[in-house]
Amino acid sequence: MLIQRSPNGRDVPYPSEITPQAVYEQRRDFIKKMAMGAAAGGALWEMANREAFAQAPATKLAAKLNPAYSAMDKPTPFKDASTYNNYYEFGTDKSEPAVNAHTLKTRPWTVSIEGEVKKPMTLDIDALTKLAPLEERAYRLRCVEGWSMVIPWIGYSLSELIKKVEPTGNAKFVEFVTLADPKQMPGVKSRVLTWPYVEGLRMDEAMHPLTLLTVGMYGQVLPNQNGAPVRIVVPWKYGFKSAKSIVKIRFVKDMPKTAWNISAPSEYGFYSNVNPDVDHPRWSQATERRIGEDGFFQKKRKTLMFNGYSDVASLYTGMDLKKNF
Ligand SMILES: Nc1nc2c(c(=O)[nH]1)N[C@H]1C(S)=C(S)[C@@H](COP(=O)(O)O)O[C@H]1N2
Ligand SMILES: [Mo]
Repeated sequence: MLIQRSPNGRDVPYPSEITPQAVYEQRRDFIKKMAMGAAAGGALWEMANREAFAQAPATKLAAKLNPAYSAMDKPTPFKDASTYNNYYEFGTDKSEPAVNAHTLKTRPWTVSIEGEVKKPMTLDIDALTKLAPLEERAYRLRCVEGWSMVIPWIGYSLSELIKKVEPTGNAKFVEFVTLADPKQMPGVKSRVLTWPYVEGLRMDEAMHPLTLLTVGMYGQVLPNQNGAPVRIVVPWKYGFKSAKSIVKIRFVKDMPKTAWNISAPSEYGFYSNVNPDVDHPRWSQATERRIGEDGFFQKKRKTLMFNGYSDVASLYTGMDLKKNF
């Protein structure tokens, strides 16, 4: 039998690179194995990935593993996921948020849900956390800069919250407004971006069950540098769509003006779906480096359409994704 060398330079391909049928079978296997883990609140899965969870801080957050929504890739070590960050409110260097974000005060914290909804509400972070059962979901997150991680997030589908506020027929988009407080965030004095950092999704994207309202990771509450106390995670889009430290969720008629789109419209579109076929104007998006696993000189991985979350393709039928980048 011919053994094909995979693009990552190993004989054994990464799960993300094997054929759909094989993926399916492996996933079925994985789901069987993980059913037990799910019953035990993901404890077995965490045990199997003990190394990745090492050094997580002590504020535990219980959640049930959702194996159907969890990537099979090895989780990125907590240490990397919590020290290599993009959070410009705390500095533009990857190492700065972990050093600076201790000044962020995450309690008390309220999130106001407003705009085109029948039942606007302002929720305290603890009430928001308890609004729906918490799930643990290991998602791939790929930054537009060309690196990726696999992070076991904790949260629930944003759709759970959306259903509670009952959007009106005018609600076409959801806007996420994040905190911009110069007293807590040294970076907002800089003019790299417009503040507050705003992101948005089309209503159907926001309603997709993969879109996760996120309050924790690695079995713990979110570290400040990862967007405490609440952020969004949209796994099939570039990382910048996943806004951190949200204070307002607004339902609106028109496509929101988002921070990166304002700063460089030719480089960052509204959709920003992970797409290996659409290059960033200044670099290719065909490959990525997995943080904490691949050495700097290791061959890169191939980037997958929608970051491998092919289920979402139906959201974009009939759309030219080269134009709507
Ligand atoms: N408020 C806010 N949210 C943000 C950012 C930011 O600078 N400010 N950076 C984004 C980018 S570019 C990425 S890649 C992810 C990184 O998330 P992580 O540090 O938890 O991996 O957060 C996104 N959310
Ligand atoms: Mo990013």
